[in-house]
Amino acid sequence: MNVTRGFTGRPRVHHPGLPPGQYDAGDDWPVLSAEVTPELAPADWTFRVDGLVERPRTWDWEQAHALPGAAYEGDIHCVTGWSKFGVRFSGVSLDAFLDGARPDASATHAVAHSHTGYTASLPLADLTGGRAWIAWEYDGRPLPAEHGGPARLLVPHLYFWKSVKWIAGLTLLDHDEPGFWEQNGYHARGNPWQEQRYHGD
Ligand SMILES: Nc1nc2c(c(=O)[nH]1)N[C@H]1C(S)=C(S)[C@@H](COP(=O)(O)O)O[C@H]1N2
Ligand SMILES: [Mo]
Repeated sequence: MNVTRGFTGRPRVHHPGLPPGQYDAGDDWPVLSAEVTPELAPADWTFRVDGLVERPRTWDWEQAHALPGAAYEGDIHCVTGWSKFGVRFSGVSLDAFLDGARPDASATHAVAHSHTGYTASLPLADLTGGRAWIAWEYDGRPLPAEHGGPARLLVPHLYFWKSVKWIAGLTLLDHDEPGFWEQNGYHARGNPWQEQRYHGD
């Protein structure tokens, strides 16, 4: 096992089960937000899928909760180096929303945007096939506001900056349109197992 010291002086332990360059944050769950945590009540939350879809649609809190529930139990990886093992989120699979909106055959990418204006870009293929969720519970409790509650996007097989907090919608496109971090030098896809941290990795 590899031990290096981070900025905080705490030992950072790399576990073999984590992607390269990641350490186990243990019980800590750091908050990383480029913006102030919004006051967003479930009653004010909506989720929209538009762009290159047959049926642009908006779901409110109640309509989203009427879709079949789905959970994720596994790891998450932040590009700044921390990972968490075995976290539990629940909500609805993104497939359920996409099936309702019917993506056009020409759609290849999506921009995910939050109710605050933060954006992230993703290949559409990373959002389908049961690998992405709209999550509103963490560990069986409502997702805390600082972690994106009432609801966030969850794409745990990519670096966590793609998992947009206070998720408002997805716009499907036929090209990659860089979001907040992608415009600031981060990778278009962000696969942690291939250490796709920065543009060009
Ligand atoms: N709206 C919004 N979503 C966001 C961010 C953000 O700044 N704003 N930061 C991203 C980054 S860089 C990470 S690592 C995770 C952090 O989620 P957490 O604060 O729940 O740990 O959220 C991602 N989603
Ligand atoms: Mo991050």
